[in-house]
Amino acid sequence: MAFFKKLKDRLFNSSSKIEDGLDAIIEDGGVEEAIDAGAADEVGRSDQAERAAEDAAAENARAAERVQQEAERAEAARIAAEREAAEQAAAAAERAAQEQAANAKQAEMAARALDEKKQAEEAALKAAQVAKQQAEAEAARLEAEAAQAQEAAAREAEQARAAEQAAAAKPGLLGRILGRGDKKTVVRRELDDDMLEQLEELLISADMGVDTALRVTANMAEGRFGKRLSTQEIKGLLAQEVSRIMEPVARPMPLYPTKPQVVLVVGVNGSGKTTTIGKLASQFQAAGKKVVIAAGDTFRAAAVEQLQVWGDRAGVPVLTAPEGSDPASLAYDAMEKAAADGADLLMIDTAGRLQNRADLMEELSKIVRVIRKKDPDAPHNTLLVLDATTGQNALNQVKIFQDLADVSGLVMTKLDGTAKGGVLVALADKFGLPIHAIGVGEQIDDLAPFDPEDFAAALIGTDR
Ligand SMILES: Nc1nc2c(ncn2[C@@H]2O[C@H](COP(=O)(O)OP(=O)(O)OP(=O)(O)O)[C@@H](O)[C@H]2O)c(=O)[nH]1
Ligand SMILES: [Mg+2]
Repeated sequence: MAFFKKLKDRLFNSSSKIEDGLDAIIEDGGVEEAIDAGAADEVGRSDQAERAAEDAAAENARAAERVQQEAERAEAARIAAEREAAEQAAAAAERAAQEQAANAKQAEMAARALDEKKQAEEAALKAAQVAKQQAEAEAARLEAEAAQAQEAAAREAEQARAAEQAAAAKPGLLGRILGRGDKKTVVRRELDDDMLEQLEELLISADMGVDTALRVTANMAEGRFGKRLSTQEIKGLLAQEVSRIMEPVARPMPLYPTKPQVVLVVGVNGSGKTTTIGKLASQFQAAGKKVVIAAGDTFRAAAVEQLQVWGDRAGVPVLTAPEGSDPASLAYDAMEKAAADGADLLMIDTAGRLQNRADLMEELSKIVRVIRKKDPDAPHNTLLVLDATTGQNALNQVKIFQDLADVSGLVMTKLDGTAKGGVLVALADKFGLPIHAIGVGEQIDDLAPFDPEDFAAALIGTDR
């Protein structure tokens, strides 16, 4: 977490650039929407509350509709029952009348028929009353149920409102720091071709490279065309997309049981090879590994001194050779010493400053030839150190060094300062080489294993 803070603080240039760019894109054509007492930078949470309130309102409407439908059904049942009772009464009366006509002569019978008619009428009336009572009871029951449903819906709506208020009362960390917790609106813009193009340009300007920027934005846009998005929402989606690309390459430098495990460190002049060896050697030593360093950059004396400082600091022996001497023979001696010492790791520094590529290739292949006399599997790791400030040029360096040496992993230095950072995403996307570590400064603890989610959050400017 401490390293993430450092990374985030130091990657400020790139994250603020992306953040400012995103704000500008959203505001260009975006529409300000009200969010109830919400924190604009808490759109995710406020959205949830909004959705909960909407759901509760919809549930409320559905309950009211159900009440209405049930009342209508009860009324229809009551009318039907009354009609049936009346029809029964009429039918009974008719039957009685027919009987009366048929037995006109029999006065007694007629009188009885009259009696019967009266009884039938009374029975029909009673039946109608019972049906009416039943219908009324049913209607009352349905009404009570409807009232309960309404009450529950009102309770839910109240809970949703409370959740929304809680979300509003608790703005995000950034919001708290910047005092933006009282914003009542959020700007959202509908995702269309224009907006997508602007996002692509923003990512390209953050050094992500054209192909990678296109891929990231296309993946982000999939299934979201026509949807309205805020800066926060886009940030979340971009960070997710970036960490998805970076996740497969985030691998610490593998350690093998072979003694010594030979780590050859290559890279152009000034990329940070010597510093990285110093940091790695100290960290491995601190982790209980026995380390030997070979100052294979015999090209300039300062490089040797620089390594000796790191070695002294970490208590790691540094093998050196006079300026201008053959680095391959130094590497051979170092193999012998590391084996004799029972060292776990031998880290070999190399020179980046050579006249031309043929020279560099010759020097590197000679080092490899010589150490293979001692161990045919060496070097076990060939680390290419890249300087993030060189931007897209880092991609060319990978291609060149893959031709010169069997690059097994990358270390990216100088992600602090003016680095735009996005180049690391392009590297991961294009080459798929493991990224072992990243450097954000010149101190020993300014180098850490590469964490894709931390990196994505620092690059895009989201909270972790
Ligand atoms: N800000 C910053 N500076 C770094 C980082 N890593 C290395 N440096 C600095 O970059 C400069 C070059 O680093 P070196 O380690 O000497 O680079 P090199 O690849 O060994 O260079 P050559 O030996 O000339 O080929 C030094 O001043 C380092 O302190 C980093 O992560 N951040
Ligand atoms: Mg050096």
